Amino acid sequence: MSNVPPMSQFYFPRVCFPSLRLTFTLSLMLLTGACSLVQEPVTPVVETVGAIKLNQLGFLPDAQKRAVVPDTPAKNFSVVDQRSGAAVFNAPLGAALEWVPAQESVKLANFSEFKTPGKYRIRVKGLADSPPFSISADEYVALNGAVIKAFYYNRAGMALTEQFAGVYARAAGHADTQVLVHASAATQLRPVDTAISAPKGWYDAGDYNKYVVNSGITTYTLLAAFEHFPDYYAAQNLHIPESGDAVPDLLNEIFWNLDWMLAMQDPDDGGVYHKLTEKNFSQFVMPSHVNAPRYVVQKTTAAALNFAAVMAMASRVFAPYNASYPGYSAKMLVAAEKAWVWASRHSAVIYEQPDDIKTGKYGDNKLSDEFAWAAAELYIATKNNRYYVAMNSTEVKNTVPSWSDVRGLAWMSLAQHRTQLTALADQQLIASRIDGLAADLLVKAQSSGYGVPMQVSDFIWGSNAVAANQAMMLIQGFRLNGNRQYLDAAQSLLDYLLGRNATGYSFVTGFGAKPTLHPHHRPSGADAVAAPVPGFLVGGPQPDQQDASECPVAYPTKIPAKSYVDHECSYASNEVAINWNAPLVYLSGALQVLTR
Ligand code: G3I
Ligand code: 9MR
Repeated sequence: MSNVPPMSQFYFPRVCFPSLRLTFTLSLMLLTGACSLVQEPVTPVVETVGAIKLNQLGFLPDAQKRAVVPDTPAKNFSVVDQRSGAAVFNAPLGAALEWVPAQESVKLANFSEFKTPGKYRIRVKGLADSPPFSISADEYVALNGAVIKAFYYNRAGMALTEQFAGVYARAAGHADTQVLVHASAATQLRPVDTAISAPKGWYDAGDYNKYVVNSGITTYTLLAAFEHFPDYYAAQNLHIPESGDAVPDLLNEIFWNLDWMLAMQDPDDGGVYHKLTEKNFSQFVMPSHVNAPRYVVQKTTAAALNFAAVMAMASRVFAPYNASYPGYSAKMLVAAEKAWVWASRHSAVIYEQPDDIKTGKYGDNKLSDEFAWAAAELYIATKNNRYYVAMNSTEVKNTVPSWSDVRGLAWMSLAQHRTQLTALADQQLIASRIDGLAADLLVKAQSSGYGVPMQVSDFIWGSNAVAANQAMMLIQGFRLNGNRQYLDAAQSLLDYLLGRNATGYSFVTGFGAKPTLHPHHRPSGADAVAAPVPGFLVGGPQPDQQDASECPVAYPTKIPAKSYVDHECSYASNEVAINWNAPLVYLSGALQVLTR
């Protein structure tokens, strides 16, 4: 039986006895008499209709710059100086166009030609001015740094000191030096309840568990950001404990997780445990307040392949840093090949959640994409043609990546390394896979009122990461052939995440005029700080509302692009997760570097 307490134990005290952070929610609930909880969910007032929506942070001078304006009779718009209110740019609005996921018809205001640095708002007759935004040459530097720093804030097994974490300083939690082998993972050499050590790593999300599959795409995406833009990241100072050493901070941060992943491989057979977890999700407490035993659970094919792909890639990215991480590059390649061998011999071991384990599954019964991705990474790392053959490339499509579909990562890596591959690699296929996906996303963006490729079917759990990953794949198209429209469509997706969406929220904590304030993130909920830990992208709108019965506040609507609630209860629309932050790292860094 699960010992997870009912939701009321999680939320009743926070909702009915004020904390600074919940003051807004509280006043809303008191106003509507909702403090009796759950029976009569209240619908939060969300300003959606009638508001001008745009990237609440701003733009680089040479970026495409667009705002979404409700379908009003107005024909023109102005950019006005934030302080003086004087118009500095005037232009006609675009034609009204529908965006199906929001069931709205809107007009786009394009002010790309206006490039003067400063602070502004968009003005349309008959409507309230837009939130403020700025134009500046280093517009996404702070955002990119914060979105990476969020990984530091989610480090397991380390105390965050005031020097690096400021008000978010906290004691260490989850040392993970005595993790028990669960029955599902027991072997002769490591029988049930054998204690192993697998410290470090990042907490997956708003929960405190560590999952290899989700670590796979996350760590890859951060490594790719570094591999594609090494000079930008080499110059970055994240103000983390390792800052100032001989290694770029982003790689230091990534190493924290790689070191954990390495410990998830069973040295006896090369297989990889699926996850390191408590039996049940903990309450909303700080990491140091959890002392439930933790287990490594079942070795799976998906975990082995994610591990193989990431270790193969990391072995090449870390090769120049052997002095700081002695022997690691070589060790990671050996580990990758060992995991590949295990996966080849156990090619269909799907994760099956044991009865006594209730935490995240990351179950996936289609493994051809994981095989293709691991093969591609091993091919690039070793230049051994047998891995290219194993990838079976002509059968592998290019798709927008997610934790359960990693085919696109194989194509991204092949394209990045295309000039250094063996003669066997089909260069034309690589180019057409990259361009084909970008072109498809562009067509979708161009036919949407909001100017983004997001379709109704993209509004799944973690829809904001769908948007960020679409942008990452558009950027691969731009990097391949320089088609500026691909870069512009990626910009639109960043704009979407930062406020040009149907909810009007900026979905990144700490950024924008109306940011998410109450993410489903245990440290943000349990600490004494009013503001949530900054730099986290929340999951975003999606109509399934799996958490609705556990939330004291009702979702405003079932309309896919508006089905979002900024309440701590909402793990299905307002949780944070490492695999959602990673593509935002990629996107914000890429736009900062590439927009010119
Ligand atoms: O892919 C299907 C899609 O085809 C279908 O149209 C749609 C309709 O509902 O469902 C889609 O599947 C959903 C899938 O996410 C999409 O990735 C499932 O319904 C949904 O249940 C599933 O949610 C996953 C969730 O865990 C629950 O298992 C999320 O992907 C996944 O990101 C999330 O991950 C959790 C970890 O388990 C625990 N840690 C926090 C983390 C973030 O919430
Ligand atoms: O907090 C958990 C979150 O990290 C997960 O993504 C989510 C779905 O698996 O589950 C959350 O935990 C909830 C549990 O599933 C049901 N009871 C309430 C828990 C909220 O704290």
